[in-house]
Amino acid sequence: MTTNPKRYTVTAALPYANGPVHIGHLAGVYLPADIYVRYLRLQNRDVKFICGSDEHGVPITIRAKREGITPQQAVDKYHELIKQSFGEFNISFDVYDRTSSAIHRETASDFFLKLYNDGKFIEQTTQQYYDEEAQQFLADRYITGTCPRCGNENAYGDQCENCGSSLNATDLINPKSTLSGLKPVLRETKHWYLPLNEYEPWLRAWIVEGHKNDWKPNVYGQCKSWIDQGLQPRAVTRDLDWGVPVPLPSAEGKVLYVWFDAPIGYISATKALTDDWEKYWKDPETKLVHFIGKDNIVFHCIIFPSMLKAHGDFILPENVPANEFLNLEGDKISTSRNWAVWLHEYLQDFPGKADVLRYALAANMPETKDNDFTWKDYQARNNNELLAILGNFINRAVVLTEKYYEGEVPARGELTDYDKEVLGVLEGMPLVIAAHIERFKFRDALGELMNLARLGNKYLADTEPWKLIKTDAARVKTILNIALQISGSLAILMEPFLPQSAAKLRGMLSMNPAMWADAGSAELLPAGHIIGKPELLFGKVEDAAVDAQVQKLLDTKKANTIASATVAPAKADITFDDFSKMDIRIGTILEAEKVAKTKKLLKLKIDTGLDQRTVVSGIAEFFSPEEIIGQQVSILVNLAPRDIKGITSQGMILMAENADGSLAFVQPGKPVANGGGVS
Ligand code: B3M
Ligand code: ZN
Repeated sequence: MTTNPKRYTVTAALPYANGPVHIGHLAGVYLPADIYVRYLRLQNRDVKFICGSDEHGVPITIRAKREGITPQQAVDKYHELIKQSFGEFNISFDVYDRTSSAIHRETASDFFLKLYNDGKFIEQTTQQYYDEEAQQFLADRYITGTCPRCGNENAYGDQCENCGSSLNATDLINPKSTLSGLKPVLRETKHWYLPLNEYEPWLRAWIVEGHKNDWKPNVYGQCKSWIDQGLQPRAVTRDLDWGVPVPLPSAEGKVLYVWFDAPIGYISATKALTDDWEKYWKDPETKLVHFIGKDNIVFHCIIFPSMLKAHGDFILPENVPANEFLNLEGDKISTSRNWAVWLHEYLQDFPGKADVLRYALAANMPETKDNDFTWKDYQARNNNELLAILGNFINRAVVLTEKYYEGEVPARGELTDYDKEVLGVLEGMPLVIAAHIERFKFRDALGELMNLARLGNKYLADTEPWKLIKTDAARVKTILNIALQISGSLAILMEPFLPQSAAKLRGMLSMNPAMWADAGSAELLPAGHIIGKPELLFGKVEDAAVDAQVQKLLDTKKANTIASATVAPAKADITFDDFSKMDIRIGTILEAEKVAKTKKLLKLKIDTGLDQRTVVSGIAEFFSPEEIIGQQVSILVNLAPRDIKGITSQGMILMAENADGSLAFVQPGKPVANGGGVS
């Protein structure tokens, strides 16, 4: 445990370059990491913030296959998209590298060879699943089946995302290849295994004993249960043609397992960043922190540390503050179902509002349990908190200083007890917020930041300088001086959360770049300092903007329903005679009206070519009467008349039903005279 680290290495999970980043990734990994790093920089700490694209592994090859491009083309496309959207969202990496880079391939190969030459691997020839149709061995993500631990039928060969268990493919019940859909067969193949079981005593001492009190309960608990269940040797190579080739002559056609090579990506990215990289990975006075989502805990707390231990000269992670998952509008975020708010789309739809999303996600961060993002909450966080509390306070302090003193910070006079109390809270706030951030409690830290803004608002509301100015101008100078000190501290303390707004506020206050230690001071903006012109920090988020986003999700859900619908099985065969009994004609709707006291029924008048007749049809939820007048329809004219809600219905309109239950008329492809027979 480095009590006063000389430097920090902070990593954020390398996102798979198989698609864009969404708000779940941000809330789970990248936003907490960025808040932490920005805070450390304000504490004048030496910190390197490391990330990059995870470009190997089956998620990539599956995506490439689906898009009909090569894996390299896929990662090139998504690496750039991800890197750009992180940049626009102000995730302040010091380096954003990629695991298809030459420096990574070299670093990962050297790492493997060191362990191989030191005899740290077990060589085993085992039975692996092989897809005879696709003619390839199946990596874990190409195999799905039932999890032996929780019964989840969509578990992968390496991991069950439902219960978090790490699995071996042969553990799965009813395995299926995701390539051919067929049951795979077992075939012999040689691989190299890291004997995790040999690291169990050390892991138990390092984690179960050593990190009992400082690792988050959700992380500690998962690690302890894995160690208690007993660790197995884990293959670090795969039969795949996309990945870091295994640097051994006998390993033709084999690559490093993606979860072996990807964490080494943190090291290679650091090498790409600085020649001093070894200080950040080998000096025991460096504090290493991994920010990840909860589905990556075993890889960052058990497997990668065992690799580092086996290598021998690396430091180990001091903390791995994994967050839980973020849901969206009450449903799990899903790339495959396109049920997500994609970062690059958000930045297009809400230009200049990166901070608003940062705020909404940080305020609801899933730090100890899964949480839910809703667009209504996003709007409320902006309008009722950023705008109404933080923005309102800053605006009043700056506008009144401009109005009464032409932007010059007035000197304080005699302090009342209230003034002293407010200045006391201000002075202690940097420490209060820092304590939360140091313990990775970002929601609490943000809550305290907003409490400082609330304190400022209350102070102005209680002292009412806009009234006092007429009777006690000296008092107003003291009040606004204190309000401006609070404003200056907010500009520093909000930077980790709201970097854009912090920069804007520093500009408004004509502040020089300041450090965390400067916040809380009553002399931050000394009397005589000239501040800039007032401008609004936040704008209102209108209903229309969020309604459009909700509609976009509803449209996605509808498309998903249709895409995933299972077609009803065919009915039993009938004879041609059976069919020829039905007399189906083309007709035209002449009149339409809702049937009183019903939601679903329309009363139609149809010209069948034979006659004009009344038909009651259950289509009112999908069609308004006026929009269907004149439409041609197929009508079964020899259906025996039925009494429906007191109306005699003579026939039936044929309708086609969509997967989402919506209905459509069965119509001729071009106009047909009424009475034309359908056969
Ligand atoms: N690419 C992220 C995931 O599981 C994975 C992280 C690698 S960090 C070395 O979605
Ligand atoms: Zn499971």
